[in-house]
Amino acid sequence: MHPPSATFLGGLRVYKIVLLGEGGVGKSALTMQFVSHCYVDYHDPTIEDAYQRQAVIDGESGLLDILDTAGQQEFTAMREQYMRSGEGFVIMYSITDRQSFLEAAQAKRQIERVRRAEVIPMVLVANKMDLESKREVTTEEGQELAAQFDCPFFETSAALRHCVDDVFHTLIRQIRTKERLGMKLAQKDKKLRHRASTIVQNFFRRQKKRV
Ligand SMILES: Nc1nc2c(ncn2[C@@H]2O[C@H](COP(=O)(O)OP(=O)(O)OP(=O)(O)O)[C@@H](O)[C@H]2O)c(=O)[nH]1
Ligand SMILES: [Mg+2]
Repeated sequence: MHPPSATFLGGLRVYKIVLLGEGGVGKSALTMQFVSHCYVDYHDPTIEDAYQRQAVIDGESGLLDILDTAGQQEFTAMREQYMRSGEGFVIMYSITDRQSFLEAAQAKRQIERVRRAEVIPMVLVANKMDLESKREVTTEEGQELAAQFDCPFFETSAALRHCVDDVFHTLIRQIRTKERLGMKLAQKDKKLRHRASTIVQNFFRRQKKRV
């Protein structure tokens, strides 16, 4: 069972995923590795690219609709718009760039502002873990930030295709968990409303009998 907001294409549930992070952290490289199993070793600043890939996660098929966004300031005007439409977010920084780590926290705050009280599925990703000698952000710092975000954390290497699938699969699991919890709550709410209306109806029936 899916919530009313869920979209489908050819019978497949479409998951709208958005990648956020400073320019050059490896959003496009990670996306290309996930979608096409190839590594792009040059930086061609993205304006906005969309990719789709079908995947079976925990025995359930889905279509991942991935929005690879611009990290560079001059292209970030659309940010709030895709923050509104995303169902799940990959917030990314590079372990070799402390500034990108600080920006990750900023991106999370912006999502919260745009989406208010909603629980948003997300994953924090520290990319370029193959560049250990250039590391500026420790694993512990990443873990601490993820704990603050209350979300899973991965150190990845798009270059080595390390943990790439885990990032996307974990995010889909998060979206599904949110969906199931939401449906459960909605069903509970429906049951409660039904019970309340039965109580009210019975009350008026009793009143009528007395009159
Ligand atoms: N060593 C190493 N280099 C990486 C890795 N991921 C990306 N790169 C390199 O980092 C540079 C920037 O990668 P992109 O994927 O273009 O970065 P981006 O986040 O999409 O940048 P914008 O589109 O400008 O926001 C490229 O030269 C990549 O080859 C990685 O895991 N390890
Ligand atoms: Mg890019």
